[in-house]
Amino acid sequence: MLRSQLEAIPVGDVKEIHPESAVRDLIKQAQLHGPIFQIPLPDGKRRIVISSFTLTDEVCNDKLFDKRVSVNIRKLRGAIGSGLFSADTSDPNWRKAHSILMPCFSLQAMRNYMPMMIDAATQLMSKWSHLNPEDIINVPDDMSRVTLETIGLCGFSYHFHAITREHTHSFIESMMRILGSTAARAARPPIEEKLRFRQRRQQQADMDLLLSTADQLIKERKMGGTQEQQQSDLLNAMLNGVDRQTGGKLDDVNIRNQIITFLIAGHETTSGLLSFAMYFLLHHPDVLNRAYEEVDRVLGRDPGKVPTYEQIHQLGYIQQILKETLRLCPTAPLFNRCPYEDYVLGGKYQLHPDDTITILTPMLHRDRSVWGDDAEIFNPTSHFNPEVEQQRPANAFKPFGTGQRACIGREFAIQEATLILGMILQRFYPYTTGIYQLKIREALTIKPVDFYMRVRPRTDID
Ligand code: MNH
Repeated sequence: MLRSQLEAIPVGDVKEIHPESAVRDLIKQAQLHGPIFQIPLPDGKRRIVISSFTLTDEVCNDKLFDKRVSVNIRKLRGAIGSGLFSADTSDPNWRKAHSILMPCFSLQAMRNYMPMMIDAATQLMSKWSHLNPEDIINVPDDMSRVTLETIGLCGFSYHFHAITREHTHSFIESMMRILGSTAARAARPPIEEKLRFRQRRQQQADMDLLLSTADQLIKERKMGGTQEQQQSDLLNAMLNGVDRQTGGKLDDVNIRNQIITFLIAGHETTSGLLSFAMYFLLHHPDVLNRAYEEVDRVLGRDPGKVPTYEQIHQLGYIQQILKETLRLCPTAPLFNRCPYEDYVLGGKYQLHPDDTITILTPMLHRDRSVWGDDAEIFNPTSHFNPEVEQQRPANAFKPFGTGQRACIGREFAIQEATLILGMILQRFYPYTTGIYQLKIREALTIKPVDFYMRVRPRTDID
């Protein structure tokens, strides 16, 4: 390629990017500078932020691009080590863990998780059915409880009692502090960071708590014998699974890392998804009505009957709602790539293996050339109409990342969220507690904050 055919990548304003609102700030910059711009990273290398379908489509090619483990996630390694999520693709531990844990996400495995998912979901239904009419539900808090309980049960046959306990589980508190402070730390110069003794002590205490939670799960397993349920959970695969290719098993340190990784990755994003979905339903009565129609048709009106695997997978419209929610509010709002070799993107932008290419998913999901002029509007009926969806190019919708490093838990998450939302709508009418202006908190993932609602049992009304 001749130099003259190359174009410079517009430069964004790094001073406008703040750690606690990085995603929102990057979106603003993208609106200003267009589908591609660059900003310097703290280490002097370039972050290149892309927002359009055409550029994303190229970068999703696994032959030419790899996942880039970002500086933030690298810092997180202090807490979560090299788990599946935070390891480089070239790390032999990534391939080994990927191959050992894949069977835990097969269709058969999803079937096996149903009773545990129902256990957790039923606890939430019970909690809500005991509320007084005036009682207020903290939506993100309850969603975080039910998804932690679910991954505890399905992954580790362990009861966190996350739904019934009064205070937030200490695992969640420590996790949120670690996720929240990582971004802030990454932005600070190392010298300043050294001066923050108290924060560092808190950080250490939080990491210790995550580690001791993992150790507790291993200890309980070693004492607990072999119940049938445990045979198919993640912990069993972590402890006993063998990588077919190398014949290797996961080592003890790696198992700890994987446990923490799955406890975090396995609940934080799904709870955000459920919270945003409730938000959208409360503000789109037509969509809510259609959802009720489907839930009544597929699950029936008897809340005494627990849903079957087949029924959950017939809730197509609920799934459309969840996908549309992930389109507008992708709870993991970006992912990073890098080219294996020098590469010219879009025929004119020179990329280097050192670059961090950030795909800004909320912008990608609003690309009008793909989603049409109503890209900003929540409309599960049209945007995820099954026929329309079939015509759409695969890389236009990327809430679960891409290629070999895409989310291993996507079917798990969708099944869980469909079950929980389906069971909620089978039993309750949600209503708002007043005017709520959506506020989003970022801590690597995004979720609504200060979002409350009330529910009324459907039996009270009809
Ligand atoms: Mn999940 C990777 C989003 C639910 C476990 N997940 C990813 C990535 C995205 C993502 C995006 C890719 C990140 C990257 O490229 O750097 N995950 C989600 C969303 C939900 C979700 C939006 C729910 C909604 N994830 C889950 C659940 C589990 C899980 C549930 C586990 C039970 N995710 C993972 C793991 C990885 C991952 C593990 C890393 C996979 C790998 O790199 O091999």
